[in-house]
Amino acid sequence: MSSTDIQIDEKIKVTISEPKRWKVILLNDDSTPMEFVVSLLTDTFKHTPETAERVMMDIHTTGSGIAGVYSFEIAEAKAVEATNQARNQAYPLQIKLEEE
Ligand code: TYC
Repeated sequence: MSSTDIQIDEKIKVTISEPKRWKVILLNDDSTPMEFVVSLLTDTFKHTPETAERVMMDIHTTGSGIAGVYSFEIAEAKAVEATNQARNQAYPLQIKLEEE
C-alpha cells in the first residue's frame, strides 16, 4: 500500500428480519347477523364453512376473534373490504388490526 492509498475499514452489518404480521380482529356487537359474519369469514378471509362458524361463535361468546393473520397491506385491504361490505348493509361490525 502506497502512502496515498486509502484503506477503508468499514464493517457493514446486515440485519434481515421477517416482515411483521398483523391480526385482523373482528369485534362482537348486538346487531350484525351471524350469517353475515360467517359469509365474510368464508368469502373475504377464506375460511371453510366449519372454521367460519367456529370463529364467529368464538367472537360472539368472547367479544372478539381473529379472522386471519397477514402482512400489513393485505390485512388492511381485507379489513377495509369487510368494513365496506358491512356498511353497505348498515351493519355496525367493527374490525381492528393488531401486530402479532
Ligand atoms: N353477536 C351477533 C349476533 O348475535 C353476531 C356477531 C358475531 C356479530 C361476530 C359480530 O363480529 C361479530 N347477531
